Amino acid sequence: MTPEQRAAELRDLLNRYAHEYYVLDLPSVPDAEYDRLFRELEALELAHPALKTLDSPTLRVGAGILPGFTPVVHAVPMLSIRTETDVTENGAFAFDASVRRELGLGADDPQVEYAAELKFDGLAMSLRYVDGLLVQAATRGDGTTGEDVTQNIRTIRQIPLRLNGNPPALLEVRGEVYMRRDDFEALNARQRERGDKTFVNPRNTAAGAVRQLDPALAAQRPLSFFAYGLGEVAGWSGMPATHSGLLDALAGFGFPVCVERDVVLGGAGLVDFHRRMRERRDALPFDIDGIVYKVNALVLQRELGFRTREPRWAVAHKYPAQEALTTVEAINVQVGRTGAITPVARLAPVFVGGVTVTNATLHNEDEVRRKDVRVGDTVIVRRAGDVIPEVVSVLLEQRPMDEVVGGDMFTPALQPRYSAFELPKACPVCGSHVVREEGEAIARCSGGLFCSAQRKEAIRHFAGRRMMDIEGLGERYIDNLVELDYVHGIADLYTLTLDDLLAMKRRADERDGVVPETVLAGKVATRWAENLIAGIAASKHPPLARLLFALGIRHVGESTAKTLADWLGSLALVRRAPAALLRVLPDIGNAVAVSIADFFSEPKNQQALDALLAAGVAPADEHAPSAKLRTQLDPLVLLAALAIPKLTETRCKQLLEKGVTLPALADATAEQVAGFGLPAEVTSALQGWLTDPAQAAQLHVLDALRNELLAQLPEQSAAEGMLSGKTFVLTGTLPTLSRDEAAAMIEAVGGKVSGSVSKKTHYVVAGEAAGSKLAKAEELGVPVLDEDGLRALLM
Ligand code: D41
Repeated sequence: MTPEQRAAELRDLLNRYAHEYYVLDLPSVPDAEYDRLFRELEALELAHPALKTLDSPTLRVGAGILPGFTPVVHAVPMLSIRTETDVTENGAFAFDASVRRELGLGADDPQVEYAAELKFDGLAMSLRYVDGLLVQAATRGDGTTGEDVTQNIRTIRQIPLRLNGNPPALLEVRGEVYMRRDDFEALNARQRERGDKTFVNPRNTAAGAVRQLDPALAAQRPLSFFAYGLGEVAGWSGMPATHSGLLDALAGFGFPVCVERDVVLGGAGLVDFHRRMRERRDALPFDIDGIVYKVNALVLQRELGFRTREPRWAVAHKYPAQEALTTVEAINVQVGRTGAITPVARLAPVFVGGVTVTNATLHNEDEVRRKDVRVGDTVIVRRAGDVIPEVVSVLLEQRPMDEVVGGDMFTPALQPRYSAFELPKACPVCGSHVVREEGEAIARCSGGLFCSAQRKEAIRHFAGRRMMDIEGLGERYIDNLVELDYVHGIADLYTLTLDDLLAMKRRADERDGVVPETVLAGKVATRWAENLIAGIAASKHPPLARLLFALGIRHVGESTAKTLADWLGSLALVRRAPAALLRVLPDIGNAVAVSIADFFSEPKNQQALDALLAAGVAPADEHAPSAKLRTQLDPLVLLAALAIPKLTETRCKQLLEKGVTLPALADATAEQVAGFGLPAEVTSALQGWLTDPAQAAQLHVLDALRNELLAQLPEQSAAEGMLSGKTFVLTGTLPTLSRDEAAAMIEAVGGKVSGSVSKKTHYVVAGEAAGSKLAKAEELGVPVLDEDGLRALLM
């Protein structure tokens, strides 16, 4: 290809990508790919100036304006920020060196002070406040002219509509609108559930929402905002003298300002911040694509001034991109602990988000279809935070195609070389049927514990750190123990002998054709096996909650396991509790209650549990059922928990007021039910329900259990916990307590920790980088505590 042809190709590609990115908000390639092509074109044009045409994207800076929005001319242009592409530490030193040079500082002069902040990956926005009131919000556009998106921006709860304190008469605040990762994941989960198309990444979703013509649609996308600078300002007498001071002042007016910022000295200070934030990057609740360094003193900023459209006093220092292009080598499926079949793309290795990625999840069958990912495709993979890498989209124009008969000499008929993905009908591990229930996105292997993949995952879960915490039981050992049939179920772990383990190792080595050094030396390594046996033995007496979590009951996570353990106290009671009793425990809904009861009534599970107990496994902290259970054993609560069709709580009350007891209801004839005085349709629903003998039996069992428990329950003690009934939400990073520690302290005195803030939340405990939960608390007037406040409350 001649340079001329290549330049034309690059122009076409870049113009198309730019249109997709800026106008459609639907990029088909990662930014890094765009940048690479852009630099290639720049280099070509530099080498062959004649190739520089008028439509070259290198001549253009900025974006198109969507028809439908009113243009806004920025009173003070929104500058760009120079990007340092050297992602190593040298990038920071180079910036410091250029600042010192421009300021005429010599080697003996003091260090320059910098404000270092995160570079949020969102959409730049200018917010204009007159007399403290938000009057206009505009996108950056090309820096000179943006779009008026005021209506959409007003839907962002984090953006103040009226400023606090004593704001200047005119204040333009610049910052970034972005979407938190958890908000993005939740949005995509909703989309997936509804069968709608998923969004590509938080940044594009945020940009799309802001530039959505219908504010009602914009409002459905949860957006956030961080302020990082100023535009036009008038009448600010006490304006701070530094950038860091400005940000503090903006926070005082009510703007969200990110707490992850610092004032540092010299190049070494910048490098240190860059490194610290790189370690924090995955733990942040939002995406960043780098760090921004700014000369802190505003007088020095003024002295340094601008070069064309970029200030000389600021630079963006990038981190490695979180999206990259690669090709799909194969598509396989993985079988999880619950039999869930997940399609996985095997990729040509690619460096993204700081690690080499070779696999990416495709979530489920519908997602693969929707994205139409095929073998041979060039795809965008994304790895952000600690989420599993995923395939974001396919570059369809790069799909390998074959010529087939049917075309003519001008337009050959083409057909994709590889066909669309299809989920296997049989489990690739055990051959059982793969079933996908009506309305479910996930297909499952029906093999249960017959399937060795599910067995392996079940054992892996059981042995995990937050479950039985079996030290030394690594993935390889589990694979071999299951594959070579030393361990069929969880209980088998506890009967393993040293000889079993050594025999297993010998057979695995033989199978894999390896001869360990110890064997060559005529010895047998036994230390690992002794350690593993000891690790297994040491796991025999876990807290009940951890044992319940370890069993891998569907829908039972750590918090539900804890509820079961706290309220019911013993494995024996959990095992025989009917769904209706489970249903009255806090936060256990019908589906969870049924899932637990089903698990324990399954003969295979009963055998596994009996074997576990026979092997000496016993929870260390069993106790009598909690006194709190008394109120939940009220016949009204139990009756309502049965969720009998049409029998609302009010109707249940009516029944009980008429003196109808649980056993009386169970044995009631149709005529007797008719005599309860309920409306006709309720009466017939109840008569219908009672015709099922299983329901009547259930009522008797429940009543008998109720009487038995009431007789055992300790009297409600005064020391039940001073925070009993109080709900807490933890958000952000606390200075000294981990999340688990804080939760344990709250629960120890009867409080409850919940995941989301609502009117019913009693306290929000907020640490650093607290985000939307804190905002929600403030909005709802829920008291907010810091760590000290929490400690004080617990004292
Ligand atoms: O977080 C950011 N994306 C960010 C963007 C930031 N933290 N600071 C910024 N500072 C500036 C100047 C120095 C021009 C006030 C910026 C941007 N500009 C910016 N964002 C988009 C274009 C320019």
